[in-house]
Amino acid sequence: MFANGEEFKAAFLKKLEMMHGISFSESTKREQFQTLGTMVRECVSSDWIKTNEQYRTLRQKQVYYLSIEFLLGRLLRQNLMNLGIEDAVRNGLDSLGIDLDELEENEADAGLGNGGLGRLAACFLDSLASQGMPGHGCGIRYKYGLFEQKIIEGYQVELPEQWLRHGHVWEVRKADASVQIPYWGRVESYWENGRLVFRHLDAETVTAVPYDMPVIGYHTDTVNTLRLWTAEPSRYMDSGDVLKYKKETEMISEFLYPDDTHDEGKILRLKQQYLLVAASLKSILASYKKQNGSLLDLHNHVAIHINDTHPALAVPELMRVLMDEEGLGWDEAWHITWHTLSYTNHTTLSEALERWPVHIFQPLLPRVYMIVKEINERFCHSLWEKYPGDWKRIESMSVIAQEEVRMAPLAIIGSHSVNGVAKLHTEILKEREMRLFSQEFPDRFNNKTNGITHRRWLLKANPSLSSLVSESIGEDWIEDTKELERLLKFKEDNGFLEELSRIKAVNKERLAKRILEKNGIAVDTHSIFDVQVKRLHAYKRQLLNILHIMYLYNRMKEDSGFEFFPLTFIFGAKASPGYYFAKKVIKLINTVAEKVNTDPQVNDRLKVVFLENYRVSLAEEIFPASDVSEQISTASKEASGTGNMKFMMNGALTVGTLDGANVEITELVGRENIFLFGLTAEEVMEYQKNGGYYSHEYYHHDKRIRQVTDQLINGFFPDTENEFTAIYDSLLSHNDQYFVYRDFASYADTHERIGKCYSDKESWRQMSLFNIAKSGYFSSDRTIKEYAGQIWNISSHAKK
Ligand code: 26Y
Repeated sequence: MFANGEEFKAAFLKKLEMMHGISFSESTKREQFQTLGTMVRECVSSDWIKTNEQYRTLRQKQVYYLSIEFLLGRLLRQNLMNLGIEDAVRNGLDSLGIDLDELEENEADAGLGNGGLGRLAACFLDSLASQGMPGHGCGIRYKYGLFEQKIIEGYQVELPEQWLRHGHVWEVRKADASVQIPYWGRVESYWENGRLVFRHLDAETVTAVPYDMPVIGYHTDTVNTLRLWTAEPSRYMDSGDVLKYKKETEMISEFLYPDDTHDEGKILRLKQQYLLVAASLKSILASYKKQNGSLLDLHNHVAIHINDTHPALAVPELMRVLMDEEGLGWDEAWHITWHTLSYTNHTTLSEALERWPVHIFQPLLPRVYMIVKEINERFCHSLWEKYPGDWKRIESMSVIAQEEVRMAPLAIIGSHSVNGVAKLHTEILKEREMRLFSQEFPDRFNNKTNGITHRRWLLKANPSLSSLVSESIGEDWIEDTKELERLLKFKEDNGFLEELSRIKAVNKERLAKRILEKNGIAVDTHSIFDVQVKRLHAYKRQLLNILHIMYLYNRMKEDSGFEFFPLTFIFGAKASPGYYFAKKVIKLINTVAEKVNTDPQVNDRLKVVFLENYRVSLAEEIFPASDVSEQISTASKEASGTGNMKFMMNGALTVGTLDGANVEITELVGRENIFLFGLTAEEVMEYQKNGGYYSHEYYHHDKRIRQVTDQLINGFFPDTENEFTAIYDSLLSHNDQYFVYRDFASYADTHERIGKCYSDKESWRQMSLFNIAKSGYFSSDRTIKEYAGQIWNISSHAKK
């Protein structure tokens, strides 16, 4: 590619002139970034073509990962690193007086996702390509990414995230691969050659146009594809209100998760889901047919994965294509469909279980609805034969009930594999949430504990730690992260441990600098950086964290002898725009921050920072600079968590409940290397089932709790009259659904332990080392190998 800096420099200058028609001295940083990005993309195009050719000629089984979210973040440095040309490029740019890191700042995060589920999809793409596996992503190219968050007077304000404003250098528009997607209209059926044939008439058609992005593997020549669809007006529209149609069409790929409190929003979401599914299936089948394979054999050559229920329409849509377009009978089509599809569940929260009112579903997707109905009738019939008279069971398992189409049953029935994302989560699915289904299809249910790509989250985000690791145990860990365990031999090695702390200190300095720039707060880098970054949600209990900080503050004010290690609490979180409670918690965090940070009495020992607009690129600075990782969800509620793994890999110690993948972190590092507290999942579920929890009792019996709760409403924070009533009510009037009070004492005690432990530098460093060494299990390479071997039945082709 570019053997050295000189070669790169010459090519860069030429490209800059050609692309922008200006000389280097006149060019802006953005033009330089676009030039570099385009060069990199062009560089990989021959490998991209070759990869596809190879897949075709070897007729390798392909997997397509359908996801409504892909939270990619920035791609420039990841791509340079994976191609192995970062040094050459950096040197070449240096000689032109350009700093690569500064150039990177011109790349907008591709934030086509909300949180964990979308970031997991991005990590999976990296692991597939890096392990030379034939796996591709299919998603939507939203015009606006997840909103940009501004904090104004402590409140979250949402701005549109215009990530495409200056174009996206990594994508290629493939207009010739566009497909037509029909909505609305009616279905006509008639007999033809002894078969009943269905035709969708009077439909409103939308053109789905794909944009392809190369997914570049680490040090391999595999380049897979992420195909993102946009909705554009179709040329075939010849009557009606053209402007209205154009607007409605473009809306489909404008925003991620449009507000669905009204029917209009629901229609839009369902249109999005169908666009993703119908367009992806069309292009998948077109490419399969090019190989001349028989459709009856589809499932042996193609695997299609449904990431949560959002793409579950793949079940009826694949049936529709196989029957209506390919002429197969129901039984043949059904066999192929469920053997081709597999489904991952990411959450057990009831509000995330998708259901669509029939009065919306049926008119919007008339033929698809007929097929859903038939799937349901056949399924219910089979249940009736097995459990005659057991209406309750049949009703609770059916796909259509109470005038709603339920997407989870549809996904389960139509897939050969259903997986949870951590051991505990899968157990809860099998034993509780999906118990009847797991009794019905015991072989389908399985666990695939999540992972993260260590290439982005360690190699790229924390180059100094990566170098230390490589200098100490060689580079094999990059290929096989289990090798990180070899670090354990440095447990008593003072030189190594010193170096570990030095690296953490430098990373903390960098984050402190950003905090000073952005928030105007000077934090002490010798204090413990205690961090909670994730979506804001009641079950994740940022509230427990901030109430505990209020208690610490009170204690400091009242008790001059109160001794504790200086602390910097750092938060980052976006709240869903319509989520009132979550927004109040953001306001509370900022209100507490204001009070604490301006109080000279506590100031050199306690700071609270809310970093606005938490996103992938910011996360890459935060994880390497953290000492303590807050993973404090109400047990049983967090399916897995993946931030917990990123902290661990960067040497932070977890304070957490036994929830999600925290359970597996504990199994790996042992209880002595993690700070556990609070109720277990079983205890929580027991309370939920049989009652017995009264938050008032905790309020009355624990002075600390009473004091911080009263402070929410008693004027303790100036000018906040009624501001926190919703929080106050959630704790007392609504009996504290997430057991914040119940876990408070245990959380506070655990924090005391953390402070003491941190003062013992040597043992802290050892614990940190232990966590890094054991984190290899959480590489998404391991997760993807499990999916590949146990669900998709795909294999990798030779690496370079
Ligand atoms: C309401 C509906 C449309 C919906 C929208 C977004 C439902 C779910 C989601 C997103 C869920 C999600 O991100 N779940 C997270 O998935 C991660 C990856 O598996 C888990 O680590 C994490 O625990 C889980 O909350």
